[in-house]
Amino acid sequence: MLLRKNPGWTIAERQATPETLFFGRRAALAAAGLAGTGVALPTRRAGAVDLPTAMRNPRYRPERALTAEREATTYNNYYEFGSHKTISAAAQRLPQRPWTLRVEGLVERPGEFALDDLLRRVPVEERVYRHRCVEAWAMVVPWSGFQLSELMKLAAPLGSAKYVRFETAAVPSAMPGLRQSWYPWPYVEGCTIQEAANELSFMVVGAYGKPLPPQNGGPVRIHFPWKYGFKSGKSLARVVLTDQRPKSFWEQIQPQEYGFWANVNPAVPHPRWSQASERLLGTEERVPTQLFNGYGEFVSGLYEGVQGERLWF
Ligand SMILES: Nc1nc2c(c(=O)[nH]1)N[C@H]1C(S)=C(S)[C@@H](COP(=O)(O)O)O[C@H]1N2
Ligand SMILES: [Mo]
Repeated sequence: MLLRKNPGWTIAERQATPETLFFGRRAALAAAGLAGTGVALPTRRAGAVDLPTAMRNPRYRPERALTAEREATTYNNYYEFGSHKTISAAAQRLPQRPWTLRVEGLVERPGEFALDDLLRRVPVEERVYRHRCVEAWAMVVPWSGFQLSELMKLAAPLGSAKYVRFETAAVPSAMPGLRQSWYPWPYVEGCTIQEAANELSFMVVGAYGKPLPPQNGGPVRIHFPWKYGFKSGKSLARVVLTDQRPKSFWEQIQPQEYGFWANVNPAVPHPRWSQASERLLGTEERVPTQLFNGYGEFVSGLYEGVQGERLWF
């Protein structure tokens, strides 16, 4: 069969999709008051899983065309599955349900959430965000998810909590990369409590109107659109509130190159390459990189008090 590859600017397919998704039979049943009434419902699209309806939030405009779904879901960085970009097939081995997210540490209400239960307790929406990898490629993806601040509300951080640590699930039976024992597994990332409270910090459970595929960090990942992509840890198992600044996976491996803050800045080169421009997945077009990846109006205030720290790498 001939596979025709869509150029990245082709968004007709996505435009044809309604902006509401059927993420959630049980949630939809509950909302409609039909649970257990035996009322016949329209058949769902094949492959749909339990996720709530997500309306696109128009506040976050990408000002760029969407990346073709095929590009965003087949060119991935996920070291648990390999140190190259073609891990999407291998990642299908990561079971997506049942999935438990533990929230613990310095919180009033530590808890273990079954992901589907959690999704009934938070407002789910779609946001089109730019994503900028530190390797200077970039994409624009319609993610579905909920604000990290909603999870924080459920857990109620103590006053002593200063940071949030995000831990990726370590599943040896699915993740061949874990056998590379020189890496400091599990993949850990982190942010400050103020960054976690920022409206942009987004827990992602879907992409392109579908459940988030495992290669993109399904079933649940974090996304910080103003930071380099490595800050956005995938397939999260634990979120820990702490008074210690988390030392992230990449910071442990190469502290001269990858720091805690990692805010996007075109003026501060990586030690081995320029960050002035970026390559758009799919079209391969090169465009100028923006300070805070273009999200300065939302986040620049977070860093006004931070002095003597390398905010940019
Ligand atoms: N657990 C885990 N999370 C991860 C990574 C990883 O290797 N392992 N790579 C990061 C990097 S460097 C980037 S750019 C993004 C890539 O996300 P994508 O595959 O959805 O584009 O995931 C980030 N999250
Ligand atoms: Mo990255």
